[in-house]
Amino acid sequence: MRRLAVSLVAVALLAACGGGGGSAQPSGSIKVTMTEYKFDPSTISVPSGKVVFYLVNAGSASHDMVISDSSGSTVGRSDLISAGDSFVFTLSNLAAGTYSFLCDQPGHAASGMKGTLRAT
Ligand SMILES: [Cu+2]
Repeated sequence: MRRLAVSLVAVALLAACGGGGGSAQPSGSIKVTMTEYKFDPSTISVPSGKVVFYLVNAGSASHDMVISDSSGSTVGRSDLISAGDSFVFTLSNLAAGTYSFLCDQPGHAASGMKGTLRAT
């Protein structure tokens, strides 16, 4: 019975680590901190191809990240990230070009929560 209890704790810990929230920064990822109302950094340059963002919400409201190409088409959208949480956001094959990104929570982009992404 004791052994079963220990196993259940191990499973619970693994589940906690595997979820979207509170994960550690993956190696090679680009850390972007979200607060009211900005992304830091707000200008990001990356090699084209697979791009991994590590989004950290250090603010007090929920935020997300929506990336659009120059024609306004969405190329990627993160989960909505709660205050104090983090999220690993992957673009599997970003073409070279200039993109804009913003938080599409009401009023956030208009308050400055936006930026520019360049892939080369
Ligand atoms: Cu926001």
